[in-house]
Amino acid sequence: MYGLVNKAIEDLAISAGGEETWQRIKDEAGVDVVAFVSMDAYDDDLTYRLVGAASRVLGMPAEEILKSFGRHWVLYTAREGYGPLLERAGSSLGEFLANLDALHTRVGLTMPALRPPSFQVDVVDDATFLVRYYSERGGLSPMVVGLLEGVGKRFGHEVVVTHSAHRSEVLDHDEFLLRIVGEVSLEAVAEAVQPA
Ligand code: 1DX
Repeated sequence: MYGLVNKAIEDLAISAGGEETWQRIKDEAGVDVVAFVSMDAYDDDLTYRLVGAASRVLGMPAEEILKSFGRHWVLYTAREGYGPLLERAGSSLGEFLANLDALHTRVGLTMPALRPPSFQVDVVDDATFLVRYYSERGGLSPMVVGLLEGVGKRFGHEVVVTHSAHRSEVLDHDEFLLRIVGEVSLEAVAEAVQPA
């Protein structure tokens, strides 16, 4: 995956435990990269190793790391220069979700090694979306829960995300139900959309 992903893991690890924790995670993962470059493509295996190592070093299940990563990604990319990209994708939750594939198409124009997932979104009722997630990668569904939570928060919604169907021999994708259960404070949204 592009280095931006590994840099987001680094940012999350440093906020959780500081620089020395991040160094321990890299050591544990057998990763000797001093500094990731956002626009360089790295082997997926490296990213999976970082998640596994973060799980052991922080004493958290890998699923929790992935979920935290997903929530963090939405904030991190907004802060790292991709705010306008995210803004172009929509000004409401439903619009943003419906435009995720177009967002990835746009990124892929300049980043040809991008292997983007695909998201198909259906409206179930006035507070619920059904999100179908297609990916070349495996094991990342907990990350998608966090991503959808992060997107909900970006638009001022408190959401509950459930993984309602799992990819299997007979299903070529995962499904998530995203339910809006409340609204988030203006301060929380400001932090998510245009952080310091
Ligand atoms: F719900 O693969 C909200 O490398 C969501 O299954 C989901 O293949 C927001 F630095 C710039 C760059 C670069 C911008 F220039 C990526 F290279 C992309 C910014 C998407 C914001 C996908 C990252 C593929 C790398 C993938 C989980 C899970 C998608 C990560 C989240 C908005 C992004 O992202 C899977 C790769 C961006 C960029 C967004 C992604 C690759 C997402 C979301 N994906 C690189």
